[in-house]
Amino acid sequence: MSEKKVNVAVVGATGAVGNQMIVCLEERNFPVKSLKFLASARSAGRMLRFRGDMTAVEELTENSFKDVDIAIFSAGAGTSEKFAPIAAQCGCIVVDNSSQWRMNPDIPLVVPEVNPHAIAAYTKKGIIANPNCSTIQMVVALNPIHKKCGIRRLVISTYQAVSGTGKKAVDELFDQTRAMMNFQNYETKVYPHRIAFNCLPHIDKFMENGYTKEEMKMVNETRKILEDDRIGITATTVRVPVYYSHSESVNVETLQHISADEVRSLLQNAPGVKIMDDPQNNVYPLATDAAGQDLTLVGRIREDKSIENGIDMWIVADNIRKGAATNAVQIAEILAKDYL
Ligand code: NAP
Ligand code: 3JN
Repeated sequence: MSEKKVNVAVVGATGAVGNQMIVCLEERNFPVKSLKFLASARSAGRMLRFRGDMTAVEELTENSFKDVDIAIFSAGAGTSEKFAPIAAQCGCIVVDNSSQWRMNPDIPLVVPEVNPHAIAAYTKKGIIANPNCSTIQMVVALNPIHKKCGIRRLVISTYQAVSGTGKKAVDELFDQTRAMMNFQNYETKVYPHRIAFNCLPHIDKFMENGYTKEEMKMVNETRKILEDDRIGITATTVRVPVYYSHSESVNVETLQHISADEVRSLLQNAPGVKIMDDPQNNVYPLATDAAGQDLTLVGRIREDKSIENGIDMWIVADNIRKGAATNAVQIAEILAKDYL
């Protein structure tokens, strides 16, 4: 296996996720031969830095992908719907961060610590999908348990940072918090209610079944990545006034019994996982621990005494890094190493 130098394009380079992708490519020393920054006409000409060099952002067009080996998309589902097949048609492999292709049976949905083998199926459409941030961190922590004793059912509650909604939401939390601390009026533009000093049980649109789209992403994507449609999954996704890192309370019912100690030793050796579980000394993962790094932090591991085979755990990761940019760059690393 050789590692080839790669011509890379970042689509949505000026966005929150795209920006982090550029940082990840640099931090991880990805074998970049050339790097193209693509965004809408609004940003054409803006200068972005990679490894000390400034390069102008180009407008995304149908001709953007000539001579590009890997294009990493984070410009929304509509842009991916239109441009990912065009890029693939040009012979470029697309790693797509949007929800557009995730549940397409011909497109692999990949978390490198969990199902790197699935990448091989990229040849069908030339596209690999990156899962939703809340799904990624959960399956990194659950996959070893599923492999060892089978998961029957998951009951999930998430506590998701505003950065998952984008930069405008980060600004809205800041502005509302400052306004309230100064006894001033505040504006509500991004979310339907005030996010400062509040929790909103509403992420993405509500569906006819009463769940939100974010909740159903977790249900469907988890089953696809763990390759098991029999897992019962129910989720409540909640936006909280935190800037970076999603936290999740996950109740796991297993097919075979597993103790909390066995879960701890399984996860001790799991790729991408760090255990922070010493509650007597107030050690458990916090959003502030996860932000700015790439591991999925797991704590509060305990047996659920209300059922025969149950485990409760608390899972935290940086939603913009492992939840989006890092996972996509890890996929690109495998492509560069094993497939190009
Ligand atoms: P953002 O900060 O609003 O950035 C959006 C980016 O897309 C900008 O670079 C924007 O370019 C570009 N863009 C928008 N419309 C475009 C068009 N028609 N043609 C070309 N470029 C266009 O959003 P973000 O927070 O980075 O999120 C971007 C996307 O990433 C989301 O829509 C979502 O699909 C995905 N995402 C995935 C996860 C995950 O869970 N894995 C998490 C967050 C986001 P301009 O600067 O020119 O407007
Ligand atoms: O809200 C979050 O914390 C994660 C948001 C993800 C997101 C935001 C806008 C559009 C997605 C996604 O990745 O599912 C999408 C989308 O592509 O549908």
